[in-house]
Amino acid sequence: MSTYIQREDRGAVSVVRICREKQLNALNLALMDELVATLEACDADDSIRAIVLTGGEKAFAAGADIAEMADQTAIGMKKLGQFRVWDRIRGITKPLIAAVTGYALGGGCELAMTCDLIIAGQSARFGQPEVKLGVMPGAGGTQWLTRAVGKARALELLWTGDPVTADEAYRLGLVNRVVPDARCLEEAVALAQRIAERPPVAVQMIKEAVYQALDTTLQDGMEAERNLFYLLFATEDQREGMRAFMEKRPPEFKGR
Ligand code: DAK
Repeated sequence: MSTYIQREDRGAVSVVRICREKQLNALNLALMDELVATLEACDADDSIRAIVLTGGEKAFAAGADIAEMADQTAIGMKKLGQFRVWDRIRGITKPLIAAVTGYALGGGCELAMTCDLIIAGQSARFGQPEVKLGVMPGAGGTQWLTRAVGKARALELLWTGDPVTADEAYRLGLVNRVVPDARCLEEAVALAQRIAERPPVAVQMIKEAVYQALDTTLQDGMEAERNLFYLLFATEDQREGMRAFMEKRPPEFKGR
């Protein structure tokens, strides 16, 4: 039983919702544990091929829970080992799409950026306000933002701590598209369902190769891609996909 997280499956897509609306979905430790457990359960479920992560109307998440952090010490924070939970989100192998309306601040913005794609409602506001609290991002904000929007724009956002609108986030290249709030979840689910029609093993290997691109030299990335490409010829879905093309019929992918 989850206190803060709901999961609802729509065919091959799981919709995972953060539900702590009164505190604007502030990410306390218990919530993060539940969230990761739910995402890992979706990842392990063979009937699920993509995951949409969403929050409430007013907030996707307004950051880590400041009340939980206010009296912490350096050693206390280190002992909490919170980064492990965040690393586990990065370990999710299936496509993970954030559907963001309202505030995505601090850890909330980092959570959205940890997802593979972001669909933003018009009301979405993205920012890393940690500097206003006397600290800095701790869940990847400096790394994700720099990779997504470039050094100068990342530094401006990180130094001022001021949020940007959904349209500005789109111009910066932080989000995939902006839609009316009322359509945000549906758009994210529709995109997830389209991806879910593709062969799951190839989809997961594409994810692996793209994250490798963020992390390695061009040559190493090319070699990693090549090996993943060869590996896909060990799947039934490769036979099915190519045969279906030649037989002029839609493919039926099984994920093996
Ligand atoms: N933590 C705790 N409570 C929060 C909160 C937060 N981040 N954000 C909002 N709330 C609570 C408010 O305290 C208030 O509670 P009550 O007073 O009603 O009990 C309720 O939610 C409604 O908020 P407001 O009354 O403030 O609502 P407004 O519409 O006036 O303002 C706001 C909305 C989003 C502009 C404002 O709430 C705000 O500025 N919130 C704080 C945003 C923020 O600074 N976020 C960054 C937090 S630092 C790490 C992992 C993660 C992190 C660090 C390390 N490791 C893996 C090591 C992340 C750090 C952060 O996110």
